[in-house]
Amino acid sequence: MDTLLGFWDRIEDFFTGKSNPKLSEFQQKKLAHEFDLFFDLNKDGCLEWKDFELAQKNICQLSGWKEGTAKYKAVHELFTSLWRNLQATGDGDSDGAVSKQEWYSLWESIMKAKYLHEREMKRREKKKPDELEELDVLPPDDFVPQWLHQYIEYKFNLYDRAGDSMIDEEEFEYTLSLFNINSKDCRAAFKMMSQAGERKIDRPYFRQLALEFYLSDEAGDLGNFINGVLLYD
Ligand SMILES: [Ca+2]
Ligand SMILES: [Ca+2]
Repeated sequence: MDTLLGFWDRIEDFFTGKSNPKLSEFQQKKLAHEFDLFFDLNKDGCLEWKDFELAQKNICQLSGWKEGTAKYKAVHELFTSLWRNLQATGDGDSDGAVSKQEWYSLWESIMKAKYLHEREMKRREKKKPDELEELDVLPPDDFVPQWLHQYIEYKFNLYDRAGDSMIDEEEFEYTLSLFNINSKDCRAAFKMMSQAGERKIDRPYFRQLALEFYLSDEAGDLGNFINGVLLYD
């Protein structure tokens, strides 16, 4: 039965191209913005360790963490691991830098992993209870690479200036002002994400929004607002 399912999946893939997803223009615009503003800090058009070193310096300065303190060390470890993991999966031609084209390919490979993951989840859902094994239970975000988990966590902490595990409007506006994002747009974006204050922006909700930002092609998804930008033109 599994073989048969695999066969039909392959036929579907062949005709729909679903297992080889390509970024839409909208997705490319979002990801280019993220690349230019939050990753390529020295603005030389590619990602290298230098960018992560700068990001690490900035966050420590912003938070008042001096060299030699435990916080400083933890940030250094996080950025070292983030860069190593990103380079391992993103630097296709192994030249020590992630170019914008490699950045796009990286996201397409994550989209592919998400598609295959969702297909596998569906396949397992069809199994009868007595056919299920322990291994059949997949974590819902199993397809998310480690560096992305780390990065989303870092982004959340960057916004959460007070460290109370919740992002409020003031923190959001303040952090993004450091990246020259317009205050009015930030407030409007925050209103959308928080559904006019109805929804608290805690870690799990932010993670969901971030994955929408990075992977979804839906213009109406609230995750599109996580960088305080209303339109990507
Ligand atoms: Ca750079
Ligand atoms: Ca490269």
